[in-house]
Amino acid sequence: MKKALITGITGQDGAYLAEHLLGLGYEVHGIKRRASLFNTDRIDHLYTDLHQDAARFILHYGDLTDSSNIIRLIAEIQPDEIYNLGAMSHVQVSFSEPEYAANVDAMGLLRILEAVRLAGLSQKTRIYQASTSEMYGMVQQIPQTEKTPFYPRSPYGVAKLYAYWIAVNYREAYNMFISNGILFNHESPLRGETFVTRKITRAAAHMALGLDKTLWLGNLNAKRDWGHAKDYVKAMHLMLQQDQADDFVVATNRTTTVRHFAIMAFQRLGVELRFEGQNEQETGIVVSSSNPDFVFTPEQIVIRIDPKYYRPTEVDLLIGDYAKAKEKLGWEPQVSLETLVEEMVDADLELVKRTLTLKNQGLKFYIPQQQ
Ligand code: NAP
Ligand code: G4F
Repeated sequence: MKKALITGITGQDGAYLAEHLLGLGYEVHGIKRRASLFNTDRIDHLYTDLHQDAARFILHYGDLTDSSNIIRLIAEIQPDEIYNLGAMSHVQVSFSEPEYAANVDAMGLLRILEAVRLAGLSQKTRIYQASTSEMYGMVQQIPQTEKTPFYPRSPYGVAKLYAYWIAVNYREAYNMFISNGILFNHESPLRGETFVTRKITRAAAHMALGLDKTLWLGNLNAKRDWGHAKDYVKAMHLMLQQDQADDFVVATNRTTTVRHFAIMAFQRLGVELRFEGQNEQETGIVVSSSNPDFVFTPEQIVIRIDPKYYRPTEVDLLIGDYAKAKEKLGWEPQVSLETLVEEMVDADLELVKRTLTLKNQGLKFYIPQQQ
């Protein structure tokens, strides 16, 4: 039985990857941070009682900023594969916490690589690094490939670029098996609530049932190549099954504006939107609403711009060419953007309905503010 260690197991990708690897028969170890509240919602369904002999899903407390902890865990677990998904992954937040982003996103991988070497596992343990299309930043080529020069536009992108290059350096210097997955944006119902896709689907669902009135967004013109996280974690695993370590773009080769993503999300709720105005005055307005169960009314303004969501430096356009992943890994995206949007909106609608049921039963409930 192969043993995998996943950092960032409580995140979106960690949850999908853990499920995928357990399905393939792996023993899966995950590092979770200590938090004052439970932070394992996304993986609770995978938990099995450790007192059972056959438990194959094991969580350990840890943090990528703590070398001693990383060294001890890797020496104890002796994993065949490490998937380094742990990160301060929010681009806008990285402008507020640049030093922390560097510590986790750049130095975190270095700590793992040194821990693998110290444990004498350089030739045994294969390592996946969660690299990102954010490294292309101000894009130098369209579409972006593994050969496109990088030009990061955020502290997060710069930190991830360090991790990308330290992965390449250790691969060349010590002959270690380390692969960079350069993944373009991937989403799902498990996506963090402050990333733009989930923020849109969640707010649209709240509005449909009368729990919110306005969705405040930033740059509607930004274009992203959005795929489904459950497709993308399969590519991570495939990268570590190759004869040689390498770097791969994982994308859909289709790009869409934030504005159009919003149009698609509201469409799923039977709402046709039109946009009027320029820049900060732009608004998204209901043209028509076909579902009598939802409380939208014609001419209702559902989207407005709040410049606080603008970034000091923006990544305007991402679109990835995944030809190399297709040729060498046999990987292709399976889920279309249309299906992804439908899945996310439907899941958020279900969540809101559950919240309302609790409210109607007189239970205390709380809807977090948009961020
Ligand atoms: P996510 O949902 O934000 O999950 C990040 C994970 O990292 C969480 O489990 C988080 O723990 C953990 N983490 C944060 N700081 C940590 C620390 N100091 N020590 C240990 N763990 C820490 O991100 P994701 O969307 O799953 O992305 C997974 C990885 O892929 C990240 O490295 C991200 O940068 C990269 N990536 C993502 C995308 C995308 O579109 N999703 C694209 C390219 C690359 P908590 O749950 O406790 O916060
Ligand atoms: O959803 P986002 O926050 O994702 P972003 O910045 O592209 O980063 C994500 O994808 C990267 C891969 O390219 C990952 F490496 C990274 O970890 C993360 O998963 O923003 C997407 C776009 C941006 O252009 C942003 O300016 O949406 C724009 N946007 C417009 N209004 C907004 C908002 N973004 C957020 N988060 N919130 C808004 O209100």
